[in-house]
Amino acid sequence: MQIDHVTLRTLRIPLVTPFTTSFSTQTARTVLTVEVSARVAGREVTGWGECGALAEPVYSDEYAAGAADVIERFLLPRLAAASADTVLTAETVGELLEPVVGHRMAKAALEAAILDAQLKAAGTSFATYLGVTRDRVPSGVSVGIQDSIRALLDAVAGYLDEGYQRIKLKIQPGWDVEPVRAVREAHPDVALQVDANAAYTLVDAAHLRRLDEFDLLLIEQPLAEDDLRQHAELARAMATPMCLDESVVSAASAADAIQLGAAAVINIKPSRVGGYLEARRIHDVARASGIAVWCGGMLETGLARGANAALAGLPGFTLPGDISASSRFYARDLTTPYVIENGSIAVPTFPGLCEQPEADALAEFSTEVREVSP
Ligand code: OSB
Ligand code: MG
Repeated sequence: MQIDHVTLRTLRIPLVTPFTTSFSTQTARTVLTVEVSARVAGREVTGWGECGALAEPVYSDEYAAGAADVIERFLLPRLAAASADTVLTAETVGELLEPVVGHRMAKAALEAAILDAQLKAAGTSFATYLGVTRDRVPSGVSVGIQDSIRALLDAVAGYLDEGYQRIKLKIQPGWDVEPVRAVREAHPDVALQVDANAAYTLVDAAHLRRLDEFDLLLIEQPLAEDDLRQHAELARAMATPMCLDESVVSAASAADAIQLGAAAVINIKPSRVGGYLEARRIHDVARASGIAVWCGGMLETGLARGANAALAGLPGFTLPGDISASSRFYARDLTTPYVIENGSIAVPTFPGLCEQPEADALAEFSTEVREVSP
């Protein structure tokens, strides 16, 4: 593949309702998109990638403007040098970018754009590329911290009415046992799990153990990103299965977490781990170890929501993911909106990872457009 041109856009898309986690309240999604114009075997194609980084480095150490900077300064030049020798394919991006430390979300966005271009040139859907045969995947929803238990119960009831098959409640100190109890009492049979986004420490072990009585599918990332050993210790102190999100940044860290007993379940977010290809490797490692995985989200737009659904069609994804309808976050998406029907999302069949975004949506939401010629 020859890369001819790259356009980096920063978009600001309003959310239908504020989304509060233990680390922030978002009222809009600031999202960096990567548009790659390339030639594959003489054919001109355009590929799109979306960057998982938020506007601020509060979920992980990356942020959208930093990702744009590292793509322009350090990542794209490495791919452009390779593209002159024609060794560039989506499968070589990871290795070509390996000398740059970290910046996995930036790398993931660039790899997604290259993979999208490559698959579009070949007329192949992402599901076919992955060998996925499922045509639908179950849909779960992540419910933010609310102002009151009443508001939480209303929000959960609304999502269940829409058909979501699993509810994830965001928790933090001061918003944990009582909200979870209220939801469990209102919905005794619903598949329920919690996500703390690293808001606790091991000192809270006795308190967190109180969640064991609610028959949760899992507790996600109660402790800090670096606390693998402490997650293992907490896992031994609780009955609720331990799930890691932030701590798993690669197949190697997934293997470490599994070996240490720090993860009985893994949330795989393609953006967090450097892209869809590393995400598949984590799936493979977990599956070989008998560890369940599910697909997490970063409030994806239509540029990545369908690709997440395709990934979640792999056989090791045995739990419903945070792959909700576009309408969970956005009144207007960048592509044809993803919808849930009977609690599930269709795995896309079009070539590539995503549809071409709608020009008027791009125009409406863009706050910055940067043209980069490699
Ligand atoms: O921890 O899973 C998380 C959103 C932003 C950052 C981190 C997380 C989340 C979510 C929402 O829980 C997942 C989604 O539906 O996209
Ligand atoms: Mg999480």
